[in-house]
Formats: sequence, C-alpha cells, structure tokens
Amino acid sequence: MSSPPTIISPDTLRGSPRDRTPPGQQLTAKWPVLHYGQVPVIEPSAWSLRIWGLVECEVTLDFARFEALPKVNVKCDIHCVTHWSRLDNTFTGVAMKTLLDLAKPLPRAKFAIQHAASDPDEDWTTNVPLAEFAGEDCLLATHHDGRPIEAEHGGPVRAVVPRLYFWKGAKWISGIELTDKDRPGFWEVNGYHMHGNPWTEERFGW
Ligand SMILES: Nc1nc2c(c(=O)[nH]1)N[C@H]1C(S)=C(S)[C@@H](COP(=O)(O)O)O[C@H]1N2
Ligand SMILES: [Mo]
Repeated sequence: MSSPPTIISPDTLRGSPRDRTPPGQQLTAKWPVLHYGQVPVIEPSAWSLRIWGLVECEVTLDFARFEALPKVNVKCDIHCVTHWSRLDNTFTGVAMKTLLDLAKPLPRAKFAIQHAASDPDEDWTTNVPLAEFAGEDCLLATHHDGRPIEAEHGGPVRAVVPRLYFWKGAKWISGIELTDKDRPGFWEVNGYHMHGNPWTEERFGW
C-alpha cells in the first residue's frame, strides 16, 4: 500500500517555532486532554458519520466506508484557547474536502456545524465557516503521529481544523450539518468566539 500524500498546513510553514506560535500561547510537548463530560467509548463498528442539511445528497458513512476513502497526512500545529500550543503533529485520515464532495453542499450552504457523540448525550456541536472547514489542511483523523487516536482524544474519528483554535474540531465526530446561518455550538454558547482565529486571539465573545 502506498503511503498517503502529506499536506502541510500553511500556518506550519510560517518559519521558526516562535513564528509559528500565536500571541498568548506557550509551547508544550505533551498533548493535554480537554472536553466537556465523560469520554464516550465508541467502537469503530459502532461509529458512523452523517452529512446533511444544505447538501445535494445526504450521506451516511460507516467506519468501513470511511476507511475505504483516500487518506491524507496533515502536518499541523495545535493551538488550544487555554494557552497551550503543540507544534508538528501529523494527523492521518480523510480530507474534509473528500467528505464534502460526497455530499455536495448547495451554493447557499455557508457554515458547517459539527456534531459529536457525547456522554451525557447532549449533542455537542461547534460551528466553522464552510470555506474554512473545506480547507486543504482540514480532515477527519483516525491517527495522530502514526498511532490510532485514543478515546480520550476523540477516537475513533475526530475533526481537525488546524488554522482555528483546537476547540473547532469535534472529538467523537458523528455528523456534519451544512447551514446558511451561523449557529453557536457548545463552547460558543458558553462564551467562546464564533470564529476562533488564534493569530488574532479570537478567544471569547462574538
Ligand atoms: N466532542 C467534543 N469535542 C471537543 C470538545 C468537547 O468538549 N467535546 N472540546 C474541544 C476543546 S475545548 C479542545 S481544546 C479540544 C481538545 O482536544 P484534546 O483533548 O485531544 O486535546 O477538543 C475540542 N473538541
Ligand atoms: Mo479548549
């Protein structure tokens, strides 16, 4: 099997580690665990992804169909709104663009609302403008640095949107809803920013 192509996130090409560290962030080599609620433990055989809303064809993929799609490696940096950044991560999975191309968003679709399985079952969501969500470096990942993503980090499948703060990637992702209007998700309702650009410190407030 040939290895998947590698995409380097544009922010990771900014230069030295210092140039790659947004204002107000501290570098860490560890990978902290952050989320609301308990870790839902999801077997790959029980995982599925639904893409719906303003799309030409609603799509539901089980893990086997997801695994059969072309893979990519994405090299990127992680910036958490709680002030830690972790450089040089390699995530492997399916490019968001590949998944969106299956569903074919309608021209009036402007936002992607990610939905996640959660425990308690609360429909955890987060919102990203579709143009950014479809970015070349965005993916649904099954692996990090060559190893399967553990349940506590959102396995079996989590979203990664490298150019926004890390909360804009759903762990345990279960759905992508395309909408014409922006809608705050879980952390956004709790005060986090609607957009979340780490370079301009869009941490809190709308
Ligand atoms: N389903 C779900 N995804 C989530 C969250 C959450 O509470 N639930 N928290 C977000 C936040 S605030 C961060 S910083 C990252 C943390 O990912 P990590 O635990 O793998 O570092 O996941 C994001 N994705
Ligand atoms: Mo976070």
